[in-house]
Amino acid sequence: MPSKKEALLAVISDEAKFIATAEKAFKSVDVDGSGKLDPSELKSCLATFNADFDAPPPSDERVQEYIALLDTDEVDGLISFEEFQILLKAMMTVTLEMLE
Ligand SMILES: [Ca+2]
Ligand SMILES: [Ca+2]
Repeated sequence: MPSKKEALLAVISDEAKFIATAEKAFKSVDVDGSGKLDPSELKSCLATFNADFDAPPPSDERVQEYIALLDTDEVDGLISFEEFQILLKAMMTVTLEMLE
């Protein structure tokens, strides 16, 4: 079994692997299957991520900040798969840094 760090590095450095991982993650976060993440779906995604670091779930204000930051591809207040990939890559990078 590769370590968590090795597994993450392998995904980040391989575009095809990253897309496959992102697709899987997006489907599990997009609970209603709408193809877009609404604020509540994004919030539970971020809460799960924070829990990995024993951090509290984000506030609604924080979720709105994330949306404002990410909602650039198609500005609709929702997170598309393209926009989600940017978030996922950032999350993986942060995780890697924490594992250093
Ligand atoms: Ca959705
Ligand atoms: Ca959007």
